[in-house]
Amino acid sequence: MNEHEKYLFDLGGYIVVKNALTSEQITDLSERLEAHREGGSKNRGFGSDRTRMPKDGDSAWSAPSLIEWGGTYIDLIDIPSIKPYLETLLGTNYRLDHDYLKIDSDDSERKLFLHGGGQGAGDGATLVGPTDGGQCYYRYNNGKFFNGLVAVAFELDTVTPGRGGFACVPGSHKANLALPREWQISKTQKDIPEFVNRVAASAGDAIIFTEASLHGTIPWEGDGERRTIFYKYCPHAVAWGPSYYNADNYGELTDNQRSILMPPSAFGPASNTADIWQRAQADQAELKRLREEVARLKQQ
Ligand SMILES: O=C(O)CCC(=O)C(=O)O
Repeated sequence: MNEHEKYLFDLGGYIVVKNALTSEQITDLSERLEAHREGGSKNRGFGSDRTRMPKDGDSAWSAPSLIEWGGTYIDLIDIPSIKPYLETLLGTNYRLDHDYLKIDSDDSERKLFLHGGGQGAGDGATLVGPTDGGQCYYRYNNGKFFNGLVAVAFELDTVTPGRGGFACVPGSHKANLALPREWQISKTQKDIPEFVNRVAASAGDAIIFTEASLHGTIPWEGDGERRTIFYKYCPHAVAWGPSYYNADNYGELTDNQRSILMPPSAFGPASNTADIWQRAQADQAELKRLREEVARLKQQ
């Protein structure tokens, strides 16, 4: 992250990283997504903010994740084009907190809901405001950034101005006052207040923003779709979601990827805490095996 990017992130609360994905990566992410939409699924969202348990199947108290789709969805955990930004904004040994994908189009719910906002100045009804428990903070002290939750939004489609995309209020991560209620929701693009930035991006770009910033999605107007993958990261000792990843659930991972999937701890991926979590993951697997065995015996 160069000095210009640091300046702009501190000033505005977000930056756009051009060409964060190669065209091969876009194709792989896109094909894996489309395979899950085959059969006419009307789903507009995949993965999860990890605040909900799956309705069926997995009894090992985890939550759905895009990482289950494999390929580039695994690579995104620790992708070299984004890593230097996360290290600067979160410090080393940051963790992936949750991931999801959403599709904006003519069929999707269309309104801008500005949420988040500065020094506890957001809306009282959202989890990124004064009721957030303090985890969506932003500070800059002694030459270091401090962020509670940083989102990386990977765009799979080019969103031309006027159609929709990411919106934010630049500088709002440092705001002291709450957003006046009448500016919080815009049902159409023409209702959006002028101080809101509409952030253009091309396929393969990544928008990195602090959840302390007031942000949301511009109501979609026009044809086509915007397919956006969100991977959201916390410093190693902070959590937003209540449900942690089980790194054993996603096939082969590198050591770095496994440590980024660790639950929160003041110690980060130190070997003693890694052992604790490895034990919890093994217990989950055993519990799942026993439950499946009981279900099978009940059917006999
Ligand atoms: O559509 C977007 O890029 C914004 C998504 C959003 O509001 C969020 O992830 O909290």
